[in-house]
Amino acid sequence: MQHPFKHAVVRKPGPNFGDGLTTSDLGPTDFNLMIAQHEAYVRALKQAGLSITVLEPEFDFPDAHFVEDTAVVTPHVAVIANPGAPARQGEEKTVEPVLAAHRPISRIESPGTLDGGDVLMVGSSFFIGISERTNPSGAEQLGSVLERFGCTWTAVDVGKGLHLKSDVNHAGGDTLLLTEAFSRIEAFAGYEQIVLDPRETYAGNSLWVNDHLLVPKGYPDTLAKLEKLGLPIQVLDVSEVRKMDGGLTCLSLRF
Ligand code: CIR
Repeated sequence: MQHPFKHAVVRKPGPNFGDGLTTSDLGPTDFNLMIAQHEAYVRALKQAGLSITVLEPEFDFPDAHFVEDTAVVTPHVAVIANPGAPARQGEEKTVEPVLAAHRPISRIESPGTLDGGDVLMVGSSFFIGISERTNPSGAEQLGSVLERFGCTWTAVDVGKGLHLKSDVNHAGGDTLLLTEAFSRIEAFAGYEQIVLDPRETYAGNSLWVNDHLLVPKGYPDTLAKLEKLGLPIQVLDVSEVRKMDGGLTCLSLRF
């Protein structure tokens, strides 16, 4: 197994989480349900063997429970992001001291912007999405830190999606779970590919951690494909997370 993960950092959603950024039109959010879904997510991470640090909500930042976007944590270093959405700039400040207890710290500096949701780690190979949130300077800055630690990186144009990991995720070993469009990207050609049914692209944001898979509820074709990997799978209802354009990877930093 690629370096087992020991810890995860999560943040409880605040009662104003429905004020966060979203392009989805999936109806009003339900705070109590969001809390229940978040608690189930934390339990699933524990079952995958992680110890969990739970941060308190940040009332000035309704998207702050999407902690994945605030940093990129590798076995060698934690790189603090510079979030690309102005409304999210500052979320990273309260995550940095938590990560500093575990890793040396490096930072993405302006004019570079970078969201952790644009960074896919597959062992020592990294893919960095260029998106509305992550610009080429942010990608170059992260890439040069990664190179110092013997990692390779490739920039990938995300196109119209929110983040790179909206379209492609690691499913363990040398397997990627990805949308049809991303399956044709040269950078991913050398991997085993599980290609999503176009009706189930949201399930592309499934989370592999320590050879466990967390998969969103309601995507039977993707679930059947992932079951063939033979890994333990936990299916989680993330309806309230999805309403705010988030998914399973976004809710934690794992390292
Ligand atoms: C945002 O638009 O920034 C949040 N509402 C959703 C962030 C989701 N994060 C992720 O995919 N890594």
